[in-house]
Amino acid sequence: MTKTALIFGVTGQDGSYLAEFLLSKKYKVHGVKRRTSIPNTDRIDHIFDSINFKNRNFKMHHGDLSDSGSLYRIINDVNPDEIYNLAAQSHVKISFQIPEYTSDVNALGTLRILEIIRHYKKKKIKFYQASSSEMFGKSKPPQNEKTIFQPRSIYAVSKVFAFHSVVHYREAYKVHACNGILFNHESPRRGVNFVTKKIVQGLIRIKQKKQKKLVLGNLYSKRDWGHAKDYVKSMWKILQTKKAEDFVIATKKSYSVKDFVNICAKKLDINLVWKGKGLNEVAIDKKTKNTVIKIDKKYFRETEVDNLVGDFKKAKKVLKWQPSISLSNLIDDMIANEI
Ligand code: NAP
Ligand code: G4F
Repeated sequence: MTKTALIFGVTGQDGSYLAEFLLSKKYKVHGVKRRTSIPNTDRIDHIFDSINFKNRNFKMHHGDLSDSGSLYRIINDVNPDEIYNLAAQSHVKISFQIPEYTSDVNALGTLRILEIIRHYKKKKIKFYQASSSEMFGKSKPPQNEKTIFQPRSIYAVSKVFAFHSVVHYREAYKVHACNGILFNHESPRRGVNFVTKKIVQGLIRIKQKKQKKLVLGNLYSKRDWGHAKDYVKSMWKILQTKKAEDFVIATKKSYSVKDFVNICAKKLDINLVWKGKGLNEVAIDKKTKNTVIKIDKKYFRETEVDNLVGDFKKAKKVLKWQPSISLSNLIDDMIANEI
């Protein structure tokens, strides 16, 4: 029987890959986009065409996680088998500037969907929540499903609220609700103000002489970076198990931001020489002698998450999921698409 999925956050990096993946599995896919002053459907235009309706298995709805009425209307109209909540104010640094909005969308937005499922469609709908490794914050790596949350930003705090709401609705109301605790995952479709995309784009432009410098923040935080294409498959797998559970999804390898810069520069044949310390640290292009990387404190966070390394043993055992794309291949993919 054909299944119907509803994706909140379909215009985002993960939403676009998940929509493609579910369509390939013959799902009918409904996506929710919020109102924007200019079109923001670049990532899904190849599967959605509002003029020609070229894909009858993919439909779009206007809605917003801050607007309960819109959520109720859409869930009721679509009557989905599975809901994927990927919608969020997803930028950690920006959550320091808009904490109330971040909490409204990420924390209360999730609660609003859960309430609708609880009251109206409790038995039928399976719910996936995009939880984040940021929730681990200060906890020492490697982090797994049992590691305590020590959030370091309102983004992370809002995701902890959403995480526990999912667990609560599962226990109190028997809603089939699951958390995927995903570690950082990137792709050519990554938003331009996340560090990997900023580095790839910046170094390519420097190489092409379209940009003089790349200005970054903390070079020494470490992240466990995977590919978004791999990770959306885990979201689907998480909802196919009989028992609703939470899973860590990661690669178990971690690299610093500086490592990412160095790997990327090497692939682009840019020979970097690092000099100085702290805010005075710079990277010089050996060939041109130009300073191409500088540090600015405006990109530092008031509180940082130093090291994330995800232990995905449970996902490997129960879901038979494991990452297939290495960091090197991820960077190749990002570079190829950027060029
Ligand atoms: P993203 O590219 O920033 O996409 C976020 C999506 O949420 C976009 O479609 C965005 O719409 C939508 N959205 C934002 N505010 C909304 C609102 N008020 N109402 C409805 N939709 C709204 O993020 P992503 O990287 O795909 O991540 C997907 C989810 O996974 C997010 O919840 C994120 O917090 C979480 N997560 C991401 C990672 C990662 O490394 N990528 C890791 C762990 C967890 P616009 O297109 O209009 O902005
Ligand atoms: O790319 P980032 O902004 O990603 P961050 O903060 O790890 O968050 C991402 O991953 C989370 C999963 O752990 C998601 F939940 C979240 O939605 C998002 O997708 O920053 C990565 C690291 C940080 O330590 C940051 O301080 O890079 C450092 N960094 C250094 N210079 C920078 C910059 N980050 C950004 N965005 N821009 C810089 O110039």
